Amino acid sequence: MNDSKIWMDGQLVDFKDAKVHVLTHCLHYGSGVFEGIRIYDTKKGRAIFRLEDHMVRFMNSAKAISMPMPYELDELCEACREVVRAAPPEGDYLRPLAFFGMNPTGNIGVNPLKSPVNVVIACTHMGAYVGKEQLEKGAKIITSSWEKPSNRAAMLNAKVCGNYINSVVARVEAIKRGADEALMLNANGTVAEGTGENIFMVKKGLIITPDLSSGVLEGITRDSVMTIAKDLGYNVIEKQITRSELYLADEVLMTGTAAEVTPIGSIDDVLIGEGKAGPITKAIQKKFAAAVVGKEPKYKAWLDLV
Ligand code: PPE
Repeated sequence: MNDSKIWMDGQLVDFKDAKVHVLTHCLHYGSGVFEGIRIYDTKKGRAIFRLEDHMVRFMNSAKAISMPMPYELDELCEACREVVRAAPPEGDYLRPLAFFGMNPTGNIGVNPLKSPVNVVIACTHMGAYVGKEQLEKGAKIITSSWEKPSNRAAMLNAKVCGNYINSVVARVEAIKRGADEALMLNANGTVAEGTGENIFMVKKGLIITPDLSSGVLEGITRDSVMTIAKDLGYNVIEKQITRSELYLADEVLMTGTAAEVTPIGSIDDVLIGEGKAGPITKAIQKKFAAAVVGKEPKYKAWLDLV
């Protein structure tokens, strides 16, 4: 993907020229916000999935950390389209990032307000995030020994760069323990989410996902999956979930832009259902896969043709 173009503060630049200074504020303090957005090939051409919803969340994330966003929503959406138009065919993922840059005086310090806000939009190849095999066989996850910061400690409904060190250490822990992904519990000990995904469980035909006060990102895929599940005739509820409720679920799945709809086969070596994608997960996966490539007229508003 190093032949792609990157949008940087209003202009498309070559991949190799998209650089920042080492005194960039965000590099030291995590003072940035980002998004991840999928690009899909449809019959009518390339489309960006729920572009406006992602860019609204991007602007809200900036607002949450008192970062002035130098561009309007429509400018940001158009910039994303521009990047996709210039992207090689394997480009399937957009990464908008807004960050406090370098204080022009060269001084450093926690206060970001003397630094400019820089905005970049890159296109990269994501492919299967948790693994291709896992999309069918189910992923192996472990409960992280790290807990998710509480709503008192972090803005969990905003995608803030600095928040992600929690995900980074938990993901490394999972990999070291031979798992694909980690499950994060919150400070109350109830289920929050994955390091980069929301989580759902199925029990007796009912679909349950942690409510927002459980300390989860308000995922756009979470919303798409809730919509699809309801349209398929299932009841979906948002409530607190305990770790052992998950162990005893009929099916567990994770959702995210990168992860799409990923079935969970085991948690802490406890087999979930039959240890592979269950029937409801498969039905949701199938509808979601059709929706993102424009094969479900009902969801065509989710696609932004470039
Ligand atoms: N929770 C977290 C913590 C999270 O990072 C994501 C997205 C989600 C839930 C799902 O949100 P949504 O994409 O709107 O459905 N994680 C992004 C970053 C992954 C990465 O490794 O980078 C993503 O999936 O794009």
